[in-house]
Amino acid sequence: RSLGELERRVVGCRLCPRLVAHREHAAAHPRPAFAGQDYWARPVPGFGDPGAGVYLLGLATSAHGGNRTGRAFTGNATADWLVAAMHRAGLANQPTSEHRDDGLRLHGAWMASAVRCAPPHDRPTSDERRACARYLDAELELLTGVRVIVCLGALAWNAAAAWAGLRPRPPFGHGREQSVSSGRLLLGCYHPSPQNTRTGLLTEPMLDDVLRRATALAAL
Ligand code: DU
Ligand code: SF4
Repeated sequence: RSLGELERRVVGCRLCPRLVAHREHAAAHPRPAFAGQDYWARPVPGFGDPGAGVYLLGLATSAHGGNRTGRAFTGNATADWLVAAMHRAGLANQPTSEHRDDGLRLHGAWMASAVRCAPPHDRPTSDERRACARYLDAELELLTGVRVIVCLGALAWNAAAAWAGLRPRPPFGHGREQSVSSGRLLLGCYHPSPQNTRTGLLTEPMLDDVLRRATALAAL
């Protein structure tokens, strides 16, 4: 098994009928700014450095971000915020993530969503979360260098806690650290979505601190 094979398996996945329909529905109803663009409209695989020590985990693909561009955290405001911070932290070669051929390369980092298709209202069902967990599992098995999983938001945290088999599930918190039996560590971070960044729940210094902590822990 290789990351390339896993990527092909993910991209061809049709396990969740509701999400297969939604990813295509979003493509058929582009945002005005994206009218005329060909949407990816398939599952979005993880992206980054195969030698990554830091894994950034989001909840689900965004209908007009990753579902449009075909790359994780690419083509929306969340991606702009996250990748700018990754660039400041030395984890990305450029501060923007706009389309899949924009030259972005990650160094020491990997990014993906727990649910790889875009769900309606960004809310996957528990069946959909369970179905897609197989790909997080497989990816974390192949990415043997990953030491720290930065969980962007409570639902990504819950997905990572389920992957780690943590019971009872530890509560999510920004900056919270939870070691798991494989010697890896979960690190909680508010999701860098516009609703969190515009309200100041998550500031640039807070995100910078999390990424600095993650890179320091990954180097241990
Ligand atoms: O062709 P390649 O160098 O293996 O890169 C495949 C893919 O992964 C490309 O879109 C860049 C990205 N990538 C990266 O971001 N960081 C790395 O260290 C290696 C590859
Ligand atoms: Fe497959 Fe995951 Fe998409 Fe469901 S969400 S169809 S499991 S890739």
